[in-house]
Amino acid sequence: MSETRRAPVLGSLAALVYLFLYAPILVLVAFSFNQSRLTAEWKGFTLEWYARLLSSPQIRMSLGNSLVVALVTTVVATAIGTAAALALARGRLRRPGSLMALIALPIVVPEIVLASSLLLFFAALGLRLGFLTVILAHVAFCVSYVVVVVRARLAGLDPSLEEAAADLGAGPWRTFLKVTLPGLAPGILSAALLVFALSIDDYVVTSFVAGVGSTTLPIQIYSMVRSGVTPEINAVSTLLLVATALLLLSAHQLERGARARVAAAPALLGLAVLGAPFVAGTGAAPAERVLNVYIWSNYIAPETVRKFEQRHGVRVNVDLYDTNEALLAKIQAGNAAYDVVCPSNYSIQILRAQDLLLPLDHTALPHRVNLEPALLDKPYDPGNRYSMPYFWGTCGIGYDRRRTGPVDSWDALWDKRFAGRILMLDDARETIGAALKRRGRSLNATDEGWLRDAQRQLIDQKPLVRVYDSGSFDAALLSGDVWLAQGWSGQLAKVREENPDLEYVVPKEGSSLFVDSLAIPRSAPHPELAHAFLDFVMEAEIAAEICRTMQYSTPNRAAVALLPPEITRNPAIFPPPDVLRRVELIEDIGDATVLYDRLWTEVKAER
Ligand code: N2P
Repeated sequence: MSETRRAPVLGSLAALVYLFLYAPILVLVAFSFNQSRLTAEWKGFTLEWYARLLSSPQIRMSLGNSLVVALVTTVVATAIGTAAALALARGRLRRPGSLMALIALPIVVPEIVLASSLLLFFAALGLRLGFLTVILAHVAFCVSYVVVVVRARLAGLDPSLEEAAADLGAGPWRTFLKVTLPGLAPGILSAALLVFALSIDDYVVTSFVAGVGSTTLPIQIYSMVRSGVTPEINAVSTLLLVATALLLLSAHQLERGARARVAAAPALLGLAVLGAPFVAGTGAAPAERVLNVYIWSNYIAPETVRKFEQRHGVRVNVDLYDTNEALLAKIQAGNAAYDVVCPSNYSIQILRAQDLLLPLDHTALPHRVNLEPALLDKPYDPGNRYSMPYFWGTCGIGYDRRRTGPVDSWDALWDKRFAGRILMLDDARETIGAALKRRGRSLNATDEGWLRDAQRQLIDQKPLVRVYDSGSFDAALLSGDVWLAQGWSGQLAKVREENPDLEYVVPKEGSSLFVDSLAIPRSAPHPELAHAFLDFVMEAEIAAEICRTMQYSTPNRAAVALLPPEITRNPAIFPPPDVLRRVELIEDIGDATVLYDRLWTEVKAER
């Protein structure tokens, strides 16, 4: 093919690549100006979502946190990285090549590995998770980038200049300050900008090492996304995008040799974009008291939290999880400062056995009289010394009946006709539990042969499974990505509001029943306020609101009386007796937990 003919082909190919890279981003930016709350259709231009950012204390606070972390990280990582680059290039080191490889390693190590090792390291040191751990972690992964960038600049610096300075009588410090540093400045600055950009949008590492009160913007965005992508998220993501792009533009100009003053302009603009909402909002009086809540996703509506904040004049941080194991890991690590948590029945047993829960002061919980006696005084917490039931429900299958026809058995999740349209929870006890039930066995079985059989079933099923996900099984059904999803009752009842063809069934072979309760960790910094929160959610109106908005079943008798029949007569929310007869509580199975975890990990690792 001749040159002239090849060029247009290459040109359109390149255009396609750019389109692929940038179209999603452009859509996000466009929708941040969309009047409609439902992101899918364009209803006209508005700046409302940007205005809302200014009035959201959570976004402003997390933005402020992100800026502090990124600025400190930039200064520290740039200083350490520059010193390391100098030592590697100019020092008399024995094996600079291998040392350099070691420094560059964190750039290629999977982020998740870095994140979990940092968490483990901080726990071993007994450091409480918070600002310090976030900054240390960011410095740790940013230093490598600084070394790489500064070293590249050093390589282009003529060493004879430094020699000349020395010949002319300058000492090592003077040579460094007058010759080396000015020559390196553009490299150092561009490294600093890169560090700032890396730090400000890091999610993975931060999510591991952040504690309460050190929530950064990406973590805040992610936790907002879990209750649905809203235009505010598009707006704040657009700000983040513009700011990082401007910073990188500066870095790029510096590398190409632009004058520092010219190159700094986009960076300053980027900082202003990020700083403006923060500064604009600082007029609001900060609430001094804070309550830190760690709860399942889709378990409490922001309106309800706001009511508590207003009544008590406090701020509530809400962090979310999707598995008991995530909760246990945080509490067992011992350095997270949560005041209220929401373990399931069997997790209460585990936390109690490890003495990680605070005995409740029942005199501070007068509204507990509203609770249904049948759900109190259970074997996992006799006398409710440590916990108050918050929601209960079942595990079952949500399905799109137009696509699948009627479903009444776990077998549907193993049906080859639905290959690629099946979602399973990412939860060892629930998935192995479903496979056990499918064979008519208890989901608390510890018999190794039975468990291996369950594992075999899950491995056989794996080619049919689109995704393992405990957080957004409802959204996956709604979007049509999957036709059948193993999931929990409340969210699967709620999807019917948007698509009445989505049904929920507790399979005939039986399934799990859960009772999730609020409890206060022994290490809670604000136990008194935590009691106030527990009592608040047991008030009849509040419990009714929580049930209406989230549609898991409330254990609050007084609240049931306030609920409309659409809720109380909905069999997915309040299951009829025949369903209740075939469900079973997951129990702590002691040492066998390790076996469950191993079998499940092997299923996930299977190709
Ligand atoms: C909430 C899931 C229900 C919890 N997202 C099941 N224990």
